Amino acid sequence: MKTVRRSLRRPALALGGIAAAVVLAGCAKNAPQDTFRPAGENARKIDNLQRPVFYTAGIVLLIVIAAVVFAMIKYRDRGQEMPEQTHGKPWLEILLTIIPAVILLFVGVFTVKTVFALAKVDDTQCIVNVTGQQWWWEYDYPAQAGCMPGGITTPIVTSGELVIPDQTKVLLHITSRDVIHSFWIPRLNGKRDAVPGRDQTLRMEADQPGIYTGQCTEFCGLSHARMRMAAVSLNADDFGTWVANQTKAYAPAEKDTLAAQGETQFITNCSRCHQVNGLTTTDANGVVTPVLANPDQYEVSGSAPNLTDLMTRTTFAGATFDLLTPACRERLYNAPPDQFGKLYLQGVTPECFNEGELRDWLRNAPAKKPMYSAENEKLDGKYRGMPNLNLTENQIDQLVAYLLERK
Ligand code: HEC
Ligand SMILES: [Cu+2]
Repeated sequence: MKTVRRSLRRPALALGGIAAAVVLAGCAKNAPQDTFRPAGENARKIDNLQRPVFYTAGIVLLIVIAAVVFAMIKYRDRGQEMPEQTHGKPWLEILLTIIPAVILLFVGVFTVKTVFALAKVDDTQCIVNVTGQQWWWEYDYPAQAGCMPGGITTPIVTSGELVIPDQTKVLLHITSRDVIHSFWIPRLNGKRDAVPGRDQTLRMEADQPGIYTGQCTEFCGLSHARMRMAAVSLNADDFGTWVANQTKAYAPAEKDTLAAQGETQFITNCSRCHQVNGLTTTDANGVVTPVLANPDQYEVSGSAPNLTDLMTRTTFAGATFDLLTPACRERLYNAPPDQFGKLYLQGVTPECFNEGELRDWLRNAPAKKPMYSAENEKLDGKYRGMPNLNLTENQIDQLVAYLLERK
């Protein structure tokens, strides 16, 4: 009798464990990347498939567990005779083949239907190109008639946050500059791999304004875990304001300010990799020259984030670090849809500026986010990621003052 009880203890423990895990998973309140809470058409199509499959699988699991537990208890070893050994029970075997086959057939038919529905792109209303980088995402909006009334006339390049108009069928053209990444905003759609040399499409549509986070889901190197992303959905008016903001003329820093010194620092130390649209230098003869970044000369990847309007975003370096203080971030993420847009368009205000993280980044970026295995490793004279530039605290003060005005 004792041995029997001991042999039952293990399955009972396992069952208890599974039950506890299910209950605890249900308790997770703050789950911003919950695929069971779709916030757009495509995610809903996936949810409509995954729910019935999940519930069916759950019922099958319960039936199997019940059968196993029943058999374990009813036929447990009481020292009885070995029962008669039989072989084969055709009707049962056929039944147990047909039932799963029918279930799988249903799942298969609806899966294929959903896959085709998700691939639909012929009614696209807006196009954004998405490029995976080690370890951040670049978004560029080509000039186009779509996205908003009047279309986008000046191309926009941004990073970290994908801003889209709500209730609009947005088509992403996804590719990668280096290794394979995978783009995933769980509440808006499934995953799509970003593969160098390939153009993969993914449809995205958000029901209402808000911010939806995600993360790279294909192991892509050292800082894979620090390659996050966010999609920001704005109503038509706010999206128009965002576009106008991103394409407005450059506002030079006011003369003799800390920010003006920062502008000079930026031209000296940063502009070889980072573009700030509209930034120019004027020489002694009054000749104005645009400052153009040349990341392909300095970066193995050939690119670095465009910093034109850094403070219109809420995060940096692969959406990993916050430009907003925790309180302001909380307020933005929890804003009701009708107030979200106004709050997002404020960008990073001086009161909400999470200065410490950006300072740390400028002090020593690779210490904050590993980008190569050896300190300031160079390949063919080029860096991987952002190097430690050994700036002084004074230079950092100036740069931060300059960057804070970039919006
Ligand atoms: C050798 C090229 C290079 C130089 C020089 C450089 N950076 Fe970077 N920087 C990068 C790369 C690459 C990234 C992307 C790193 C990542 O997110 O993993 C980056 C990221 C950033 C980001 C985050 C941007 C975003 O949207 O995520 C900021 C801010 C930044 N750099 C500021 C500066 C400043 C200020 C300077 C000058 C003091 C500077 N960088 C100099 C290459 C460079
Ligand atoms: Cu990645």
